[in-house]
Amino acid sequence: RCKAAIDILQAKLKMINSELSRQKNRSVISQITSRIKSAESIYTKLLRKKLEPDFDTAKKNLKDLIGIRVVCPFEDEIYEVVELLKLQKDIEILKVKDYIKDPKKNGYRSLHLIVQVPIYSADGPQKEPVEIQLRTLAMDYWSVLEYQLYYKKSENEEVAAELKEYAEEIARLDGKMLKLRNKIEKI
Ligand code: 0O2
Repeated sequence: RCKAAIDILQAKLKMINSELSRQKNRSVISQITSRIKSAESIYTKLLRKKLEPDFDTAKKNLKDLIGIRVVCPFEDEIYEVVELLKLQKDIEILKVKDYIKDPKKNGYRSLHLIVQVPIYSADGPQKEPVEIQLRTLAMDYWSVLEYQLYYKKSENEEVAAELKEYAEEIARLDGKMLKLRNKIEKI
């Protein structure tokens, strides 16, 4: 069922990419990846939420067991992808967390959606929740490195401050690249 939900969403995102890319004459989604949450990450999250660490509790309470990541070149294109996702009648958007407009304290930026995807199996129709993380190439660069080096590690003030500073530098660069793109498009 997880694979079916991933396949359905990937197909839709590829369609959205074709549509937007045709309009703009360049790719609007640079990368789509997916992951199924690891057992260790499920366990830690259930404990953090003070829930029983078992499979049924996870199924019932965690909406990010299936995750899809969409990386776009530019920030405004993230919102264009979301607008087209909203037009997909069978995809229900349950929750939006905009860490681009309102970054996390550590500097993390991405747009998170929890969506529900209909799956038709032998047991009848089911709805599968999926977390979609949308970010720019630059946000992805920061997030991937921060995740590998520091995320979930014990707090170190100096490192945290440096990471936050770089996240802000990256956000400024994203803004400059967007302005430059607009300038080039007018030439
Ligand atoms: P993993 O290893 O990816 O599974 P909630 O579900 O709303 O109760 P949660 O899960 O903290 O609370 O939601 P949030 O903040 O939207 O984070 C969901 C996911 O976004 C995280 O999943 C990470 O994948 C990513 N993420 C969130 N904050 C950060 C961050 O500061 N740095 C990086 N690199 N990624 C982040 P998990 O379950 O924490 O981890």
